[in-house]
Amino acid sequence: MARHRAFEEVTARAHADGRLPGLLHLSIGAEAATAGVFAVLGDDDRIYSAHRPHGHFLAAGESPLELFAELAGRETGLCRGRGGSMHLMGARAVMATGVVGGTLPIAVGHSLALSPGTVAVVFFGDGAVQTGIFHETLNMASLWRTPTLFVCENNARAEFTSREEHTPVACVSDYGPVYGIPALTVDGADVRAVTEAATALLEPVRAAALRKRNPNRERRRRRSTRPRARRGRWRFPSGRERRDGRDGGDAHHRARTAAPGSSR
Ligand SMILES: Cc1ncc(C[n+]2csc(CCOP(=O)(O)OP(=O)(O)O)c2C)c(N)n1
Ligand SMILES: [Mg+2]
Repeated sequence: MARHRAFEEVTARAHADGRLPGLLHLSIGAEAATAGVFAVLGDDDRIYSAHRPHGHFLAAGESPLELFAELAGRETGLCRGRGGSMHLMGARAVMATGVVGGTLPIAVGHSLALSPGTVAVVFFGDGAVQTGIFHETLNMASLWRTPTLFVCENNARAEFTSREEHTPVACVSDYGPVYGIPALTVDGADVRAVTEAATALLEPVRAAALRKRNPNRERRRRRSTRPRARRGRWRFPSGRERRDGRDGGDAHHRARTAAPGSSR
């Protein structure tokens, strides 16, 4: 928590002095929410963030120097200076984005591909709750029982818009039961309360992580009636196909679209 706060304060000063380019979104005040969740995560769990990602990346073990170099647009930065403050990528903390709600579905997709017992955690703001993708994501995560932990860092505003102005729903965690996902609201400034809530909520998520994932993939495999010969790998179109306005398709698609008399 101290490192998170110190990093943000140094960053704020450097930005105010004009030494850091671009936009900067800080997360001063959200240290306990980050630390409380990370306290219950394992090394193999994967983390997704949003447009205030510095604390999440530091907690995931990224070097403060590399992170700062990234914000400065340096080649020595975490993403070689290409990402800046909002578009970070790493190994354990996989990705952050400036697209509000953007990492929600990606985290759910990734959680399907993780090895059994590991989970994906996605941090987002209360503004993201008003995006359509939030609801689509919760819907699919619940149907597929994906091992995903959703963490809303609710600062009672969507950037500059107060909560009352952007939603009539008082409590974000009310959406959990709507989608059959256990949810709690706790004081994000109380690190113990966050750790306790994260421990309680992570339990069913880890249980899901130990079960076989992606029931739809299993169902698809069982029910596939498509003849094996017709299943082929999609490939990029050849130069001739591109010139003819065709795509590469798979074996079946190629057979259907081949010019009459052609051997393909
Ligand atoms: C898809 C999309 N819509 C709008 C924006 C503009 N925008 C940037 S931050 C923000 C508010 C986000 O609110 P919240 O998720 O609560 O984060 P906070 O800034 O409060 O931490 C908006 C609407 C955006 N970045 N992406
Ligand atoms: Mg907010």
